[in-house]
Amino acid sequence: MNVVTRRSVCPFDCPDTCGMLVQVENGKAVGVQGDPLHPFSRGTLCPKMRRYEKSVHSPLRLTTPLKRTGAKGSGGFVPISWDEAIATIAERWRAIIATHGAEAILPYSYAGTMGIVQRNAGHPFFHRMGASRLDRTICSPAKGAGWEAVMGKTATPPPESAGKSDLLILWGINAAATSIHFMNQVREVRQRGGEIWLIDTYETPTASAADRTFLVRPGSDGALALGMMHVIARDGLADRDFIAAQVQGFDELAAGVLPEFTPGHCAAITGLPPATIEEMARAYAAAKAPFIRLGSGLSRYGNGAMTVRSVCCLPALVGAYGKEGGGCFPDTATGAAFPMEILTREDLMPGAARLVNMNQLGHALNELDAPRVMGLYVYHSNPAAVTPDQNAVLTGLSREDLFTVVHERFMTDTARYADIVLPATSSLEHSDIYRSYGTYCIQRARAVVDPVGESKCNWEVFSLLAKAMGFGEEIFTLTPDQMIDRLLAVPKPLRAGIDEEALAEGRPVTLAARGGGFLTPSGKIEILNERLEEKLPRYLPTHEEQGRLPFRLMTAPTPYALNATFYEREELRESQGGMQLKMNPEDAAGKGLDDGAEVVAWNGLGEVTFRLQVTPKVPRGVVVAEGVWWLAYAPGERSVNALTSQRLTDQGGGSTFYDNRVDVRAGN
Ligand SMILES: Nc1nc2c(c(=O)[nH]1)N[C@H]1C(S)=C(S)[C@@H](COP(=O)(O)OP(=O)(O)OC[C@H]3O[C@@H](n4cnc5c(=O)[nH]c(N)nc54)[C@H](O)[C@@H]3O)O[C@H]1N2
Ligand SMILES: Nc1nc2c(c(=O)[nH]1)N[C@H]1C(S)=C(S)[C@@H](COP(=O)(O)OP(=O)(O)OC[C@H]3O[C@@H](n4cnc5c(=O)[nH]c(N)nc54)[C@H](O)[C@@H]3O)O[C@H]1N2
Ligand SMILES: [Mo]
Repeated sequence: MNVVTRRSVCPFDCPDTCGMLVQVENGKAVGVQGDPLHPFSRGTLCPKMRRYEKSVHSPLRLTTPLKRTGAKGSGGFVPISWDEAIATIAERWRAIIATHGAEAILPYSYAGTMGIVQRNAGHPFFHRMGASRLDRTICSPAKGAGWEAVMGKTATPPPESAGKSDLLILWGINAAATSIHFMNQVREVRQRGGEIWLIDTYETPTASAADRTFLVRPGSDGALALGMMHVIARDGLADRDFIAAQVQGFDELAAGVLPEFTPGHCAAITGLPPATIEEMARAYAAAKAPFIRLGSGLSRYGNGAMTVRSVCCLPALVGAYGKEGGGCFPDTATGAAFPMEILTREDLMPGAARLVNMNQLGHALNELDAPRVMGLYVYHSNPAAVTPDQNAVLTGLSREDLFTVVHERFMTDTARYADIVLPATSSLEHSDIYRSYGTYCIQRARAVVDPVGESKCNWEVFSLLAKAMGFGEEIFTLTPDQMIDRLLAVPKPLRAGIDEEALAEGRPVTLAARGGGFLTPSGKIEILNERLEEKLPRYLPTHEEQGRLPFRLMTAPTPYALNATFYEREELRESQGGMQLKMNPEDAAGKGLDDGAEVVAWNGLGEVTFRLQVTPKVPRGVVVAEGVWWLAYAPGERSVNALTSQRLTDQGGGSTFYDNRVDVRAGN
């Protein structure tokens, strides 16, 4: 046997961006392991990636281009050649552009991989075309907006620094599922005698690693943060020296906002007892270096940006931003490490093209006019599953007059609605360069196995489409590796001093986290931000606070999938125990519903069938659906996003995946 080991990177949309070693035999992956050289993931992989070769060489991989023969959504296709596929697409697009204009074509993509070149491969092409632009806001722009309101462009501390905290707060993050290597920091804090808190809306698997778990009402964290600040200000626990030197607006907050947020008032909003809020505030203020690892869960609400803004003020009050092991970590922003403009090429745009919010794809396909969307090109994403308001999305995708192309590894829910399906390589089959949103590592990966079937990478497909459309710019003639070389040829301060040779050889390289104070216009932490309409934080209600249906629906991630990725793997679907809805025992009894029963969750947007799991880990009034299931494996006709809405966050145009209400009844 001639098995060789090659270095690669986990490409998926996860903060850890783990290093991987791949065993390759005859151009195929036969096994993968964690790369012990990777400074953050340190040689271990999550349950999904431990058998990545099963996804890469899955019998369900698409191997040729396909042309639709049956009705949209039916899955009836015949194989065609790449030449025919590319020629058909170019011909249809030319006709659409001639009749409706280029803005009638909409690209739709997100984070099929985090590789910089493949992920952005469509940007130069669609900019050159003058197509509608997509506002890629499905994940956590509200979190970014909340952080930026207070901290501006301040760099976040390295995640490893959390290990030095004496009070580590996991706030709205199920780290045991979604950032498993951050649990190394959790263990380190524990070993040093520090304390771990989890703040969530139900007891996730991460709760077992926490000393204390605080369950709040969905979307109420802003009130918790304001309540804690009320106690800190009231009892003189604030770090006056730090505030005087580094913080703008504490006095305005203390005088104008905090008086209202008594523990009693905040208890009524959050559901936590007043004494608990007092206790949390005192413990937080007493900690030497409290560290908040901020997830995105609390930001996916109508009040998400304001919630994050309030939470980000807390460390300022106690001076935690100035202490090693203290502060707040929302994610790392490492985009400035690369000259993205030479890749995305906004300069190729013929004029200002309209911007379509990706959370409102249903609206865009069904209602948007002048021009109507007539062509949709989906790559690196599975909107029929992951995008809110699934019924609206599927109605749009069913339009007979919509020409849809889907570039995919699998016959996903979205691909079923395509006119033309193109087979995509997996990350082991193409080159890319990766940065992370949870660490300061960057790493280059070269193709380590042969493409499966006739699959092609995003970059190559856009080169072919550019040729067919007559776009002659040089960028469309480059290979992915040439594009990576160009990105690396431009020096950037964030990459200064890195080990270039290690990077070129595909080893993980850590960027030096930027120091240098608080990067806000005032140079201080801005509790008071004069540039915003809301100059100070306050409590905003969620969309669903006034709703009538009895349950708040959490649509949380599962350890055994990543968004709608990995559902091709039967063993991972089984680990999830099927598509379940978790409910509190008293609520289930009240409804006369038994554990294991088929139930239907419904609201004004849709109905979804689940298997009921009755569990005390979920508080009363909340139900939880983990995982974004493919329709093919759902017990009913729809999956969880038939219950989520197209409404946006208060800032950033973000998704509001957790801001929902439903009722639940027995299934058929
Ligand atoms: N295994 C796995 N890993 C993943 C993913 C996955 O689907 N599966 N997804 C990847 C992606 S795309 C992302 S963006 C990240 C997501 O990672 P993050 O968004 O940082 O956090 P999550 O771990 O998804 O946790 C969201 C948590 O917030 C909780 N929550 C919801 N509403 C509230 C609230 O109002 N208050 C509080 N305090 N908590 C609330 C939910 O119950 C859930 O436990 O993870 C990535 N990693
Ligand atoms: N209910 C609910 N919905 C959610 C979430 C939630 O927590 N709850 N999470 C949301 C979040 S945080 C996010 S970020 C979004 C994620 O939304 P998406 O990024 O659309 O997520 P995925 O389901 O991972 O879909 C990625 C698709 O890209 C394909 N792919 C992988 N590699 C390649 C490649 O090289 N080329 C091409 N062309 N395709 C490739 C994969 O096969 C997969 O089908 O989902 C959101 N949706
Ligand atoms: Mo995400």
